[in-house]
Amino acid sequence: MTHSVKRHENLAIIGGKPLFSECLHVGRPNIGNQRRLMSRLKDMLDRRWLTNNGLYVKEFEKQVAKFLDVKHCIAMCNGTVALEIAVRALGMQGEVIIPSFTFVATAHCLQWQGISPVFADIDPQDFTIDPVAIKKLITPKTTGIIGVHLWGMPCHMEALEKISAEYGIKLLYDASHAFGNSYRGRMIGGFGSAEVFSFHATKIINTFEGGAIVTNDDDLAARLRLMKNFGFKGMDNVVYLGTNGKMNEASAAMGLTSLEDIEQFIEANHRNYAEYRRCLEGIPGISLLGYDENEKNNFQYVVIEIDSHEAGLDRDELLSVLQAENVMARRYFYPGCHRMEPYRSLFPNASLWLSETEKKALRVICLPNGTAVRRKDVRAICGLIRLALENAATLRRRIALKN
Ligand code: T4K
Repeated sequence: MTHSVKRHENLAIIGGKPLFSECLHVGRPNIGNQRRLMSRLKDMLDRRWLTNNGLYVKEFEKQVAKFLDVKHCIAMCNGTVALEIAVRALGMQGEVIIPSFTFVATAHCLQWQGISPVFADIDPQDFTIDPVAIKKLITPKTTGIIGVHLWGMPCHMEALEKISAEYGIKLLYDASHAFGNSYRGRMIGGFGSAEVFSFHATKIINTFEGGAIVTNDDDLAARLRLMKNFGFKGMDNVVYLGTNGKMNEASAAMGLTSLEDIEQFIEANHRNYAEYRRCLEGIPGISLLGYDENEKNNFQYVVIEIDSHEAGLDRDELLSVLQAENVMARRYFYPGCHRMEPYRSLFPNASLWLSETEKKALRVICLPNGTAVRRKDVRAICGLIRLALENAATLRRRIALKN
């Protein structure tokens, strides 16, 4: 790998060789201690217990609950199924208000079971659902809100809790991005009726595929345990409608191993984030999403916003420059759920009340972070952004010709 391009004539988009010989991805998994993982996997095989509430799943649930300071953790096969089960267990029906600016699973978990997602706009400061927008969307059919701690930014919890109490509607959080983060000194995980995490490969800790619902509500936890295991209460005794949401033992082994190394993952993320901050400083038109340094953050997401007037290139132009150099930055969460099917057809006018979502969806990029990204990679990426924007006019013409 080379690690700097000095002249814009050498940029890959113009015909030079890519800066990185191998792709640098957003979402490269954190692996943790492979020896410990392998020994757990061997033990699992030796014991011939592969799934169905095995030792590792039980231990993983215990460790996650302890880490988050919550009473119950119910491990699941992925975050999407965990969301679906949580929604159902909370009795949500009719309409549920969610942000459009999120991964599409937040909407699909509702629509999949015949509940209408109602898209609310976001607060442009922190990309989370805007409580003022929520109030305008409440109807007699509204049964709940799903707040999303997007990129680990905590929702406006007090305001959401107030709305939930005032209108008697359920409050669930999609905390997929927020494992290890805190809000006002309390770990995310303990808010609302329940919170849902994803442990997908791309998350701060992963179980290959996986997720969990955490809650302090004993009755809800008992219901969730039944629902994720076909409604079984003991052998041959089905007492509830359920599905198969179980996490398997190999996933839990990976989760336990990841959790043991989480501080190291966060440290790597934080170090890279600080380097991004230092190297992007002063580049006109580029702003880096800031995290509250007084809270715990996993720093998994490095998000920049591009003001095309100041930067000289728009978001998609900059993205093509980066991707040509094998920096596989991503346009999360473009174009917003309301512009994806089936929601685009169901709610063709949604963009009318989602102006902040529409604006942000055209302006943000996630840059690579994680233990697979080195500080010198960060410096090279930032150097690339700087060089591209210094030569914006030339590049813009080249990109236009290419398209
Ligand atoms: N709610 C929110 C707010 C979420 O963000 C998500 C998931 C969910 C709910 C649902 O949770 P899960 O059911 O997934 O547990 C990826 C992930 O698949 C998804 O989990 C995640 N959010 C979303 C933000 O990102 P894609 O469609 O972007 O995946 P893909 O295949 O393009 O991979 C992402 C990047 O990661 C690529 O740059 C390649 C890299 N990668 C990926 C994998 C799987 C690797 O380097 N190695 C790998 O093993 O959705």
